[in-house]
Amino acid sequence: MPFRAITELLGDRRLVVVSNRAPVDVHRGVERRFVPTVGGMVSALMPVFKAAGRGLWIAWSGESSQKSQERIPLPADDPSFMLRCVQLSERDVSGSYYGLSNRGLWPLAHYFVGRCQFRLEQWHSYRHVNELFARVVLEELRPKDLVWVQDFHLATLPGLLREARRNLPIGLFWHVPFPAWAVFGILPWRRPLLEGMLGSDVIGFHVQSYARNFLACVERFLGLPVDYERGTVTLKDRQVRVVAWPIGIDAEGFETLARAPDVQLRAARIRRQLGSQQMILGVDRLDYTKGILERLQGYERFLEQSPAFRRRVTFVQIAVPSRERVDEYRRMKREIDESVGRISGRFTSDGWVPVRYLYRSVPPLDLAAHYVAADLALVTPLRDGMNLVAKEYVASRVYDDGMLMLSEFAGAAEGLPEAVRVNPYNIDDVASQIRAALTMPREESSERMRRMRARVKREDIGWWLRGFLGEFPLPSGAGATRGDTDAATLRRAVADVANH
Ligand code: ADQ
Repeated sequence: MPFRAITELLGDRRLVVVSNRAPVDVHRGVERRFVPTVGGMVSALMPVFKAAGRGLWIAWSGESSQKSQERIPLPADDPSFMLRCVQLSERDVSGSYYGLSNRGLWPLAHYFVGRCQFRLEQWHSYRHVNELFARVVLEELRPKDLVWVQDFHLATLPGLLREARRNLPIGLFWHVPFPAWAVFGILPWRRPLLEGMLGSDVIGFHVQSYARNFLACVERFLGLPVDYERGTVTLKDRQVRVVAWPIGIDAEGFETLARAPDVQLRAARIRRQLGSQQMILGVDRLDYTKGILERLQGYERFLEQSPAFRRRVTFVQIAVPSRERVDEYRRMKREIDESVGRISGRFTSDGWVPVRYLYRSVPPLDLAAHYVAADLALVTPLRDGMNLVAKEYVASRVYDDGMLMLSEFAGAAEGLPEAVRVNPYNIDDVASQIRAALTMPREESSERMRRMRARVKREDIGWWLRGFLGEFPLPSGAGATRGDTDAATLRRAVADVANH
């Protein structure tokens, strides 16, 4: 149902999503293969395109080849939208994606200032890649298109598009935290980056504090008038809306999967194979921001301090490989392997294994089975824009059982106050909260889970989409053919949908 409302909302407009990575990686061997990419933004937008049955997604295909500037109908088995690949050279990828994006902006947004590397040539490369994207978007544009740029890899793209099309509706959603001005201000190119973002009509963040941080940066570094209450930046000739819309998930989809007999069977098999009474679960992209090492230390401390739980509990950590070309990520992988080895060496006994570590991407049915099987999910990032795993786990608890432990530094914590909160840096806190969660009276955990599930269902992916798309202005003139009356109608429709 929620997706139908979105297609009604879009009417005859086409949604053009622009992101750095595509929803699939294109592999060319004897024949072409598509491998789904794993990550929060892709998880969020794929169901939308599938349901809308049309639209255009412009992205880099994951390969640096001369042949990748092509259109691919997706999903391959039942196409509902078109992927237009942007061709990037090896140099572009290493300077922009592995360079400024992964080594500069990512750690900066997550407050890992000590890890930030800023090199002028990487900034040039980032600008160049944003220009390549702009060229492709302009090539593909049709009247009535809405352009929706995703994330920090393409922050200057809205500015480039605005220069070319004054009336094109442009939105930008920033999927990671937006740091406080004292941290963002470290960026040598803070001014052009902010100016580029302001090419948008509407800029979305997950939570109010990120939106406020952004406004404070605009005020301080660009000297522009901002309105914190209304969430606006005033430019010479227009206003930019700055909004907080927390991203949701396809809650109905996760619930349906969790109830499926096949998933239930798989979950029972997982439990049987573990041979322990309680199962703890972690699911992450392998990234230092996700706090996997600290989580393992917390679990180790828990086993040290609570001998009664040994042989009763198993911790399953699933980590999907990520950014393997970056040295730090390879180092972190080694450290995690060592921690898992150390915990196993210390505590394994009589056929009981305290921790199981799967270093791979798991298919949706298996992921759902793990969510169904787990008594406790540990979502303890050191910093996270939102964190969809928390919501996916909650949506899968269709009997209102199980418990969620949530870092206070994840955006998701704002909307899920019933989760067991931890400071992920405090190993003793993690250990004692694991104990508290596993021993929480059933009545209390059930009530907490019920409330969390209701919220995750209410504020799902459809709610997020309707909300964010409803913030788009739909001006008359180039780039859109309906007038302002239509914008008002659209807003009313959003309000109607939101009230139901
Ligand atoms: P990510 O940092 O990628 O997203 P997250 O929100 O947790 O983080 O999303 C990860 C997605 O990958 C989830 O849908 C999860 O199911 C999936 N996943 C993780 N490990 C997996 C595995 N081993 N196998 C299969 N699937 C796996 C960024 C921001 C987040 C923000 C999202 C969306 O960093 O803070 O929530 O974008 O805005």
